[in-house]
Amino acid sequence: MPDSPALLAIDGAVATITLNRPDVLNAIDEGLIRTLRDHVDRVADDPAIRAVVLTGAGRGFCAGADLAAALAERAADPQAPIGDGLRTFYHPVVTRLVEMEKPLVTAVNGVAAGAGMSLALAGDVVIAGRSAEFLQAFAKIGLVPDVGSTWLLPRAVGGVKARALTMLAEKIGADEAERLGMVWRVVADDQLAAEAAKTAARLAAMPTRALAMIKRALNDTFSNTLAEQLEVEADLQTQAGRTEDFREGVAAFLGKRPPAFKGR
Ligand code: T3D
Repeated sequence: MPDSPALLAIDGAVATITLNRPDVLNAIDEGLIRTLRDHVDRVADDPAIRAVVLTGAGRGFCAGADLAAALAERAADPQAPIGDGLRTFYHPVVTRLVEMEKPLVTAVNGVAAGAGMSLALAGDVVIAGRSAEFLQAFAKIGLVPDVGSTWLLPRAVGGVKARALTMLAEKIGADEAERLGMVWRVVADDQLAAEAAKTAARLAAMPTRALAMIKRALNDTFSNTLAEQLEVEADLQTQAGRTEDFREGVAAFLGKRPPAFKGR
């Protein structure tokens, strides 16, 4: 049986999804995006999974959409609407990654280009191997950024850098990406998997519902006024204050013991 284009491994409360078309730097064809969508839905819906890692097999994280497949589609119908495929396959994936109620660690093990860079930036914690590279490849081939890049990138680096990165389409290295604010931490390539697993395990032991609410508040912040954001915080704090994990956190603090959060 051929290898699946995206692998799912579950270890306790941590799920790891690995993009798995290494010969083409994990470029995304229909098989990969469908499988990825299934895995993302599975881990997002499972309350026993409390943190997710997304990474790539081989020397690349993800080179974006498979251009050979894209060319074949255009050959069949030059006017075929690319947006339809984005809506059907890609949008549910990136939306779920950004909105799922658990933290996502992206472990960027090599080049992240085009839609692959969008997936990398969807991480709540983005960790890069030293040899990782980031490329807004779209303008190089006459396309515009998609799969959330125009939403994610300005939030990470600000408008000035986002414009230059997307228009000049220059590949940047991991250290530069960290300097610009796209990456939380850069580690040695041979430490990346361990660092991502350690970070995910740490997040999986934290109060999951509070982390989910932090994620929601931070997703909302750039489109809200201060007054609206204060309301978001107050609503979420009411919900957080009713969780079992909040009671446990306070009891552990007062009892001078480590908390045992259950994600409830
Ligand atoms: O129709 C739609 O769905 C449109 C949606 C668009 C969303 C997008 O993501 S558009 C952006 C698409 N991606 C790109 O334009 C990036 C294309 N790739 C590159 O620019 C370079 O490959 C990289 C900078 C990413 C890496 O360069 P390098 O020198 O490290 O590797 P390479 O030799 O170019 O690639 C290795 C192999 O992967 C090579 O195959 P080969 O020659 O060994 O048989 C190459 O053709 C293949 N590959 C790399 N990227 C893609 C790809 N094959 C298909 N699609 C790719 N995107």
